[in-house]
Amino acid sequence: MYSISNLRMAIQKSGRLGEKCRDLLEKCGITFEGQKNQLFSRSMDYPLDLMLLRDDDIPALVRDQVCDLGIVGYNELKEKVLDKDGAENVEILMNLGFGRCRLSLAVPEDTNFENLESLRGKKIATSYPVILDKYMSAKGINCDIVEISGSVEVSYAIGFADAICDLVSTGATLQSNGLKEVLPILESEAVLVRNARKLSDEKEELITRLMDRIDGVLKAKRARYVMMNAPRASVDDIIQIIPGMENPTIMPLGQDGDKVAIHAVAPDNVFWDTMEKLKQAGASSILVVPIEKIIE
Ligand code: PRT
Ligand code: ZN
Repeated sequence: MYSISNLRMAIQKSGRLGEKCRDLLEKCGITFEGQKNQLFSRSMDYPLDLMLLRDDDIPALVRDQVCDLGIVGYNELKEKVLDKDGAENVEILMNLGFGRCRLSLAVPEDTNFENLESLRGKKIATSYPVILDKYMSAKGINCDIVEISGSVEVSYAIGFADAICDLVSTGATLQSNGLKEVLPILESEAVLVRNARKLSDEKEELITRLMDRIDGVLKAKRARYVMMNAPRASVDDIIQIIPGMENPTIMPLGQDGDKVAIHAVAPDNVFWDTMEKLKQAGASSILVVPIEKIIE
């Protein structure tokens, strides 16, 4: 298994992304044993070593080729590398569909905010000074950006800053600090990133295989397997009801052939109202089940 050198991937040790990264790899058939608090972890099923790190360190370690791959929030990658230094040395391979959030400007609830002009010359506290500076410069707005080191300091920052720029997902944290979100400046999710330099053929192939597996897991997550019985005469109507339902398998039921079973992969979540429409179109025994993996 280890005749060729292993791929090295950096993921967050704990925090919001650590567990999700391990889950994703596990669904790809790549599992790790050992303590979560160690720096390295070697997979027994794939030639992959994990480096478990603070998310802040991941972008630079991929850029500097200490790791071949990393999983990190796009926000963090942009702040530490893409907008800063060495963007040409990294390449985003895929969006991973978890860790979704946005970097937003927020002001105290009672502040009058018309548009970005309202922040001209104002003091803005953020853990993302590089992204914010680039954004404000591009918009031609001069402001005083004060770096704070983390979200825990947001409430403290409100004491001396006119606005903050922080990650938001539900908005509950802003609300509990008496702030209102006024402008999202970046949408983010976890991304798989690699060092842009060409690796050995073996490692390149391992990356391709890994991406195919991740792709299969992500596709499966978005898809549902739909099964139902229906009168043969309703088949065309039923196919119209589920958007994107391609090449359904249609099998005769019983002896007379008037009824059929329809099986298909539907690309999106099949919602209750879709199922109700299917029923109205004559379908019965409708089953919608999750799919674990897809290879096309
Ligand atoms: O210890 P380490 O340095 O590794 O972790 P960390 O504390 O710096 O980062 P962590 O684990 O909090 O976040 C890791 C990544 O998760 C971020 O870089 C984002 O890409 C992503 N992510 C997704 C978020 C959020 N959602 C999020 N809501 N990161 C932080 N938050 C914080 C935000 O800063 C604010 O304090 O959650 C609060 C807002 O949440 P809501 O739901 O109240 O709006
Ligand atoms: Zn961090």
